[in-house]
Amino acid sequence: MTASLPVPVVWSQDCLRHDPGGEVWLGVKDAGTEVPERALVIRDALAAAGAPEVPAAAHGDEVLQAVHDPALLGHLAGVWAEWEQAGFPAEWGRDRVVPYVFPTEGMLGGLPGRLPPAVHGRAGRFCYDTMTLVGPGSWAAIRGAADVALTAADLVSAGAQLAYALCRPPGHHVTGSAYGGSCYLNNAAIAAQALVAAGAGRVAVLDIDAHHGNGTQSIFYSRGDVFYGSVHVDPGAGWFPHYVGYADERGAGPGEGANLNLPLPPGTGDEGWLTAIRDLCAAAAAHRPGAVVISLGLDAAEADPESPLRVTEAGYREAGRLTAALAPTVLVQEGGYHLPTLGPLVIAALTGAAEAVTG
Ligand code: SP5
Ligand code: ZN
Repeated sequence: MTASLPVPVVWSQDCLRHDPGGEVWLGVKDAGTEVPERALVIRDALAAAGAPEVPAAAHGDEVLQAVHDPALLGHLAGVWAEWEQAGFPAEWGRDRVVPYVFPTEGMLGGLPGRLPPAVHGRAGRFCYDTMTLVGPGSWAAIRGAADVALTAADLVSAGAQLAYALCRPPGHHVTGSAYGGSCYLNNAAIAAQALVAAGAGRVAVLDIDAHHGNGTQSIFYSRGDVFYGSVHVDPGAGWFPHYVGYADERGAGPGEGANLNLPLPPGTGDEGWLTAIRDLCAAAAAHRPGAVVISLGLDAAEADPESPLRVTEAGYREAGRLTAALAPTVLVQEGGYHLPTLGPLVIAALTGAAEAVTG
Protein backbone atom coordinates (compact mmCIF):
# COMPACT_ATOMS: atom_id res chain seq x y z
CA MET A 1 0.00 0.00 0.00
CA THR A 2 1.58 3.25 -1.11
CA ALA A 3 1.18 6.38 1.01
CA SER A 4 -1.54 8.66 -0.29
CA LEU A 5 -0.54 11.77 -2.18
CA PRO A 6 -0.42 14.59 0.43
CA VAL A 7 -1.37 17.50 -1.84
CA PRO A 8 -4.79 19.21 -1.58
CA VAL A 9 -6.62 19.26 -4.91
CA VAL A 10 -8.91 22.25 -5.36
CA TRP A 11 -11.88 21.50 -7.59
CA SER A 12 -15.04 23.06 -8.95
CA GLN A 13 -17.70 21.14 -10.83
CA ASP A 14 -18.31 24.35 -12.82
CA CYS A 15 -15.05 23.71 -14.69
CA LEU A 16 -16.87 21.02 -16.67
CA ARG A 17 -19.46 23.47 -18.03
CA HIS A 18 -17.19 24.95 -20.72
CA ASP A 19 -17.59 23.06 -23.98
CA PRO A 20 -15.71 24.95 -26.71
CA GLY A 21 -17.16 22.51 -29.22
CA GLY A 22 -13.94 22.46 -31.26
CA GLU A 23 -11.47 25.02 -32.52
CA VAL A 24 -11.16 26.85 -35.82
CA TRP A 25 -7.59 26.13 -36.90
CA LEU A 26 -6.39 27.56 -40.22
CA GLY A 27 -9.94 28.20 -41.32
CA VAL A 28 -11.40 24.78 -40.58
CA LYS A 29 -13.27 23.70 -37.44
CA ASP A 30 -11.53 20.73 -35.82
CA ALA A 31 -12.69 18.66 -32.87
CA GLY A 32 -10.22 20.40 -30.55
CA THR A 33 -8.32 18.88 -27.65
CA GLU A 34 -9.25 21.16 -24.71
CA VAL A 35 -12.20 18.99 -23.65
CA PRO A 36 -14.02 18.57 -20.30
CA GLU A 37 -12.76 14.97 -20.03
CA ARG A 38 -9.27 16.39 -19.35
CA ALA A 39 -10.37 17.62 -15.94
CA LEU A 40 -12.30 14.43 -15.18
CA VAL A 41 -9.41 12.05 -15.85
CA ILE A 42 -7.09 14.16 -13.73
CA ARG A 43 -9.63 14.35 -10.91
CA ASP A 44 -10.23 10.59 -10.98
CA ALA A 45 -6.51 9.78 -10.96
CA LEU A 46 -5.85 12.07 -8.00
CA ALA A 47 -8.79 10.64 -6.06
CA ALA A 48 -7.47 7.12 -6.70
CA ALA A 49 -4.04 8.26 -5.46
CA GLY A 50 -5.65 9.42 -2.22
CA ALA A 51 -5.12 13.15 -2.63
CA PRO A 52 -7.63 15.14 -0.53
CA GLU A 53 -10.14 17.21 -2.51
CA VAL A 54 -11.05 20.75 -1.44
CA PRO A 55 -14.08 22.48 -2.98
CA ALA A 56 -13.40 25.88 -4.52
CA ALA A 57 -14.81 28.80 -2.54
CA ALA A 58 -16.49 31.72 -4.30
CA HIS A 59 -14.33 34.85 -4.30
CA GLY A 60 -15.00 38.45 -5.27
CA ASP A 61 -13.58 40.10 -8.39
CA GLU A 62 -10.86 42.19 -6.71
CA VAL A 63 -7.89 40.01 -7.66
CA LEU A 64 -9.27 39.39 -11.17
CA GLN A 65 -9.51 43.16 -11.64
CA ALA A 66 -5.91 43.58 -10.49
CA VAL A 67 -4.59 41.46 -13.37
CA HIS A 68 -7.26 41.93 -16.07
CA ASP A 69 -8.87 44.90 -17.79
CA PRO A 70 -12.44 45.20 -16.43
CA ALA A 71 -13.56 45.47 -20.08
CA LEU A 72 -12.23 41.93 -20.72
CA LEU A 73 -14.01 40.60 -17.64
CA GLY A 74 -17.26 42.25 -18.70
CA HIS A 75 -16.94 41.00 -22.26
CA LEU A 76 -16.38 37.39 -21.22
CA ALA A 77 -19.21 37.49 -18.70
CA GLY A 78 -21.72 38.77 -21.24
CA VAL A 79 -20.60 37.77 -24.70
CA TRP A 80 -22.57 34.53 -24.98
CA ALA A 81 -25.85 36.22 -24.07
CA GLU A 82 -25.17 38.97 -26.62
CA TRP A 83 -24.26 36.41 -29.29
CA GLU A 84 -27.51 34.56 -28.68
CA GLN A 85 -29.48 37.79 -28.57
CA ALA A 86 -28.02 38.78 -31.94
CA GLY A 87 -29.35 35.52 -33.37
CA PHE A 88 -26.07 33.94 -34.44
CA PRO A 89 -26.83 30.42 -33.12
CA ALA A 90 -30.50 30.25 -34.12
CA GLU A 91 -30.47 32.19 -37.41
CA TRP A 92 -26.95 31.68 -38.73
CA GLY A 93 -25.85 28.32 -37.30
CA ARG A 94 -22.94 29.96 -35.44
CA ASP A 95 -23.14 27.97 -32.21
CA ARG A 96 -20.01 29.44 -30.56
CA VAL A 97 -18.48 32.91 -30.32
CA VAL A 98 -15.58 33.14 -32.82
CA PRO A 99 -14.14 36.46 -34.04
CA TYR A 100 -13.49 37.20 -37.68
CA VAL A 101 -11.91 40.69 -37.65
CA PHE A 102 -8.91 41.61 -35.52
CA PRO A 103 -7.87 45.23 -34.83
CA THR A 104 -4.14 44.69 -35.34
CA GLU A 105 -1.63 47.56 -35.22
CA GLY A 106 -1.30 47.21 -38.97
CA MET A 107 -5.03 47.68 -39.52
CA LEU A 108 -5.46 50.70 -37.23
CA GLY A 109 -2.29 52.56 -38.19
CA GLY A 110 -2.49 54.70 -35.10
CA LEU A 111 -6.23 55.36 -35.17
CA PRO A 112 -8.04 54.89 -31.84
CA GLY A 113 -8.96 51.37 -30.72
CA ARG A 114 -12.73 51.64 -30.80
CA LEU A 115 -15.19 49.28 -29.13
CA PRO A 116 -17.69 48.30 -31.87
CA PRO A 117 -21.27 47.96 -30.65
CA ALA A 118 -21.87 44.82 -32.76
CA VAL A 119 -20.77 41.75 -30.80
CA HIS A 120 -19.38 39.94 -33.85
CA GLY A 121 -17.13 42.92 -34.57
CA ARG A 122 -16.15 43.47 -30.96
CA ALA A 123 -15.14 39.83 -30.41
CA GLY A 124 -11.77 40.33 -32.15
CA ARG A 125 -10.89 43.17 -29.81
CA PHE A 126 -10.72 40.75 -26.87
CA CYS A 127 -9.84 37.41 -28.51
CA TYR A 128 -6.64 37.22 -30.55
CA ASP A 129 -7.11 33.87 -32.31
CA THR A 130 -9.80 31.62 -33.80
CA MET A 131 -9.14 28.61 -31.55
CA THR A 132 -10.70 29.88 -28.35
CA LEU A 133 -14.47 29.51 -28.63
CA VAL A 134 -17.14 30.62 -26.16
CA GLY A 135 -20.40 28.73 -25.60
CA PRO A 136 -23.31 28.77 -23.14
CA GLY A 137 -21.48 27.29 -20.12
CA SER A 138 -18.14 28.91 -20.74
CA TRP A 139 -18.34 31.84 -18.32
CA ALA A 140 -19.39 29.62 -15.39
CA ALA A 141 -16.33 27.44 -15.98
CA ILE A 142 -13.97 30.37 -16.59
CA ARG A 143 -15.07 32.08 -13.37
CA GLY A 144 -15.04 28.75 -11.54
CA ALA A 145 -11.43 28.11 -12.61
CA ALA A 146 -10.45 31.51 -11.20
CA ASP A 147 -12.09 30.54 -7.89
CA VAL A 148 -10.15 27.27 -7.95
CA ALA A 149 -6.87 29.20 -8.34
CA LEU A 150 -7.85 31.69 -5.62
CA THR A 151 -8.80 28.90 -3.20
CA ALA A 152 -5.46 27.13 -3.78
CA ALA A 153 -3.63 30.43 -3.19
CA ASP A 154 -5.62 30.86 0.06
CA LEU A 155 -4.42 27.44 1.27
CA VAL A 156 -0.78 28.39 0.70
CA SER A 157 -1.25 31.86 2.20
CA ALA A 158 -2.70 30.13 5.29
CA GLY A 159 0.43 28.00 5.68
CA ALA A 160 0.12 24.99 3.39
CA GLN A 161 3.39 24.09 1.64
CA LEU A 162 1.58 22.91 -1.49
CA ALA A 163 -1.79 23.18 -3.17
CA TYR A 164 -2.92 22.07 -6.62
CA ALA A 165 -5.55 24.02 -8.55
CA LEU A 166 -7.31 21.75 -11.04
CA CYS A 167 -8.24 24.66 -13.29
CA ARG A 168 -10.16 24.24 -16.53
CA PRO A 169 -10.14 26.03 -18.90
CA PRO A 170 -6.41 26.81 -18.65
CA GLY A 171 -5.11 30.38 -18.42
CA HIS A 172 -1.50 31.24 -19.21
CA HIS A 173 -2.11 32.66 -22.71
CA VAL A 174 -4.41 35.43 -21.41
CA THR A 175 -2.89 38.93 -21.19
CA GLY A 176 -4.35 41.79 -19.20
CA SER A 177 -6.82 42.59 -21.95
CA ALA A 178 -6.98 39.72 -24.46
CA TYR A 179 -7.68 35.98 -24.43
CA GLY A 180 -6.61 33.14 -26.69
CA GLY A 181 -4.80 29.79 -26.82
CA SER A 182 -7.78 27.92 -25.32
CA CYS A 183 -7.52 30.25 -22.29
CA TYR A 184 -9.94 32.94 -21.03
CA LEU A 185 -8.73 34.26 -17.65
CA ASN A 186 -5.17 33.85 -16.40
CA ASN A 187 -5.56 31.51 -13.43
CA ALA A 188 -1.82 31.41 -12.64
CA ALA A 189 -1.52 35.21 -12.69
CA ILE A 190 -4.60 35.41 -10.48
CA ALA A 191 -2.98 33.00 -8.01
CA ALA A 192 0.28 34.97 -8.07
CA GLN A 193 -1.54 38.27 -7.52
CA ALA A 194 -3.52 36.74 -4.63
CA LEU A 195 -0.27 35.57 -3.00
CA VAL A 196 1.21 39.06 -3.33
CA ALA A 197 -1.96 40.60 -1.89
CA ALA A 198 -1.83 38.19 1.06
CA GLY A 199 1.70 39.32 1.91
CA ALA A 200 3.96 36.70 0.33
CA GLY A 201 6.43 39.37 -0.77
CA ARG A 202 8.02 38.55 -4.11
CA VAL A 203 6.44 35.70 -6.10
CA ALA A 204 7.92 33.56 -8.88
CA VAL A 205 5.75 32.04 -11.61
CA LEU A 206 7.47 29.06 -13.24
CA ASP A 207 5.77 27.91 -16.43
CA ILE A 208 6.50 24.37 -17.59
CA ASP A 209 3.64 24.05 -20.07
CA ALA A 210 4.95 23.12 -23.53
CA HIS A 211 3.86 26.52 -24.84
CA HIS A 212 5.14 29.92 -23.78
CA GLY A 213 2.78 31.62 -21.32
CA ASN A 214 2.62 34.88 -23.24
CA GLY A 215 -0.28 36.13 -21.14
CA THR A 216 1.43 35.70 -17.79
CA GLN A 217 4.62 37.23 -19.18
CA SER A 218 2.67 40.23 -20.45
CA ILE A 219 0.80 40.78 -17.17
CA PHE A 220 3.99 40.91 -15.09
CA TYR A 221 6.47 42.20 -17.71
CA SER A 222 6.94 45.61 -16.09
CA ARG A 223 6.66 44.45 -12.48
CA GLY A 224 9.62 43.69 -10.27
CA ASP A 225 7.62 41.88 -7.59
CA VAL A 226 6.60 38.91 -9.75
CA PHE A 227 9.27 36.94 -11.62
CA TYR A 228 8.09 35.02 -14.69
CA GLY A 229 10.17 32.17 -16.14
CA SER A 230 9.22 29.66 -18.81
CA VAL A 231 10.61 26.60 -20.57
CA HIS A 232 8.73 25.88 -23.79
CA VAL A 233 9.06 24.81 -27.37
CA ASP A 234 10.73 27.55 -29.40
CA PRO A 235 8.03 29.75 -30.96
CA GLY A 236 10.54 30.56 -33.69
CA ALA A 237 10.49 26.89 -34.70
CA GLY A 238 6.85 27.21 -35.74
CA TRP A 239 4.89 26.78 -32.52
CA PHE A 240 2.12 28.71 -30.77
CA PRO A 241 2.17 31.54 -29.66
CA HIS A 242 4.57 32.32 -32.55
CA TYR A 243 5.04 36.03 -31.75
CA VAL A 244 6.17 35.92 -28.11
CA GLY A 245 8.37 33.69 -25.96
CA TYR A 246 11.86 34.49 -27.24
CA ALA A 247 15.00 34.50 -25.10
CA ASP A 248 15.64 38.21 -25.50
CA GLU A 249 12.41 39.16 -23.69
CA ARG A 250 13.84 40.04 -20.27
CA GLY A 251 11.27 42.37 -18.71
CA ALA A 252 10.95 46.17 -18.74
CA GLY A 253 11.26 49.07 -16.31
CA PRO A 254 10.98 47.82 -12.72
CA GLY A 255 10.56 44.30 -14.19
CA GLU A 256 13.85 44.39 -16.10
CA GLY A 257 15.60 41.07 -15.44
CA ALA A 258 12.49 39.52 -13.81
CA ASN A 259 11.45 37.65 -16.98
CA LEU A 260 13.28 34.62 -18.36
CA ASN A 261 12.43 32.57 -21.45
CA LEU A 262 14.26 29.36 -22.22
CA PRO A 263 12.94 28.18 -25.62
CA LEU A 264 13.80 24.60 -26.52
CA PRO A 265 14.11 22.89 -29.92
CA PRO A 266 11.32 20.52 -30.99
CA GLY A 267 12.17 16.98 -29.88
CA THR A 268 13.76 18.02 -26.58
CA GLY A 269 13.38 15.29 -23.92
CA ASP A 270 14.03 14.97 -20.19
CA GLU A 271 17.71 15.89 -20.27
CA GLY A 272 17.43 19.21 -22.08
CA TRP A 273 14.10 20.08 -20.45
CA LEU A 274 15.33 19.46 -16.89
CA THR A 275 18.59 21.33 -17.56
CA ALA A 276 16.48 24.34 -18.57
CA ILE A 277 14.24 23.92 -15.51
CA ARG A 278 17.30 23.89 -13.25
CA ASP A 279 18.43 27.17 -14.86
CA LEU A 280 14.92 28.57 -14.40
CA CYS A 281 14.92 27.60 -10.71
CA ALA A 282 18.32 29.22 -10.17
CA ALA A 283 17.07 32.47 -11.68
CA ALA A 284 13.86 32.30 -9.65
CA ALA A 285 15.82 31.61 -6.44
CA ALA A 286 17.92 34.74 -7.06
CA HIS A 287 14.65 36.68 -7.00
CA ARG A 288 14.12 35.30 -3.41
CA PRO A 289 10.42 34.44 -3.74
CA GLY A 290 8.18 34.10 -0.72
CA ALA A 291 5.86 31.90 -2.78
CA VAL A 292 5.89 30.09 -6.12
CA VAL A 293 3.22 29.44 -8.72
CA ILE A 294 3.83 26.59 -11.19
CA SER A 295 1.97 26.76 -14.47
CA LEU A 296 1.70 23.01 -14.75
CA GLY A 297 1.10 22.10 -18.36
CA LEU A 298 1.34 18.39 -19.09
CA ASP A 299 1.65 18.90 -22.83
CA ALA A 300 5.46 18.70 -22.87
CA ALA A 301 4.95 14.93 -22.51
CA GLU A 302 6.03 12.75 -25.40
CA ALA A 303 2.55 11.42 -26.20
CA ASP A 304 0.88 14.84 -26.27
CA PRO A 305 -0.73 15.78 -29.61
CA GLU A 306 -0.14 19.54 -29.22
CA SER A 307 3.63 19.75 -28.76
CA PRO A 308 6.84 18.17 -30.06
CA LEU A 309 8.61 17.95 -26.68
CA ARG A 310 9.31 14.45 -25.38
CA VAL A 311 9.26 14.61 -21.58
CA THR A 312 8.55 11.43 -19.54
CA GLU A 313 6.70 10.85 -16.27
CA ALA A 314 10.10 10.70 -14.54
CA GLY A 315 10.86 14.10 -16.05
CA TYR A 316 7.67 15.58 -14.62
CA ARG A 317 8.40 14.10 -11.20
CA GLU A 318 11.85 15.72 -11.18
CA ALA A 319 10.38 19.01 -12.41
CA GLY A 320 7.92 18.96 -9.49
CA ARG A 321 10.76 18.23 -7.08
CA LEU A 322 12.97 21.04 -8.40
CA THR A 323 10.35 23.78 -8.61
CA ALA A 324 8.46 23.15 -5.36
CA ALA A 325 11.74 23.23 -3.41
CA LEU A 326 11.97 27.01 -3.82
CA ALA A 327 9.12 28.18 -1.55
CA PRO A 328 5.49 27.29 -0.67
CA THR A 329 3.92 26.46 -4.01
CA VAL A 330 0.59 26.70 -5.80
CA LEU A 331 0.46 24.38 -8.82
CA VAL A 332 -2.03 25.56 -11.44
CA GLN A 333 -3.22 23.21 -14.18
CA GLU A 334 -2.59 24.54 -17.70
CA GLY A 335 -2.46 22.41 -20.90
CA GLY A 336 -2.06 18.67 -21.44
CA TYR A 337 -4.22 16.87 -23.99
CA HIS A 338 -3.37 13.16 -24.17
CA LEU A 339 -6.20 11.80 -22.05
CA PRO A 340 -4.70 8.34 -21.27
CA THR A 341 -1.53 9.81 -19.71
CA LEU A 342 -2.80 12.99 -17.98
CA GLY A 343 -3.47 11.15 -14.69
CA PRO A 344 -0.05 9.51 -14.39
CA LEU A 345 1.68 12.75 -15.42
CA VAL A 346 -0.05 14.91 -12.84
CA ILE A 347 0.57 12.32 -10.15
CA ALA A 348 4.26 12.29 -11.11
CA ALA A 349 4.52 16.08 -10.88
CA LEU A 350 2.68 16.29 -7.54
CA THR A 351 4.67 13.36 -6.14
CA GLY A 352 7.87 15.20 -6.99
CA ALA A 353 6.55 18.40 -5.43
CA ALA A 354 5.61 16.50 -2.25
CA GLU A 355 9.11 14.97 -2.12
CA ALA A 356 10.59 18.47 -2.24
CA VAL A 357 8.52 19.49 0.78
CA THR A 358 9.08 16.41 2.93
CA GLY A 359 12.76 16.11 1.96
C1 SP5 B 1 -2.98 26.04 -22.62
C2 SP5 B 1 -2.44 25.49 -23.88
O1 SP5 B 1 -1.70 24.51 -23.88
N1 SP5 B 1 -2.82 26.08 -25.00
C3 SP5 B 1 -2.38 25.54 -26.23
C4 SP5 B 1 -2.59 26.50 -27.29
C5 SP5 B 1 -1.99 26.00 -28.56
N2 SP5 B 1 -2.96 25.38 -29.37
C6 SP5 B 1 -2.48 25.26 -30.71
C7 SP5 B 1 -3.46 24.48 -31.48
C8 SP5 B 1 -3.00 24.31 -32.87
C9 SP5 B 1 -3.94 23.40 -33.58
N3 SP5 B 1 -3.85 22.06 -33.09
C10 SP5 B 1 -3.58 21.14 -34.10
C11 SP5 B 1 -3.34 19.80 -33.52
C12 SP5 B 1 -2.83 18.88 -34.55
N4 SP5 B 1 -2.47 17.64 -33.96
ZN1 ZN C 1 0.32 24.30 -23.73
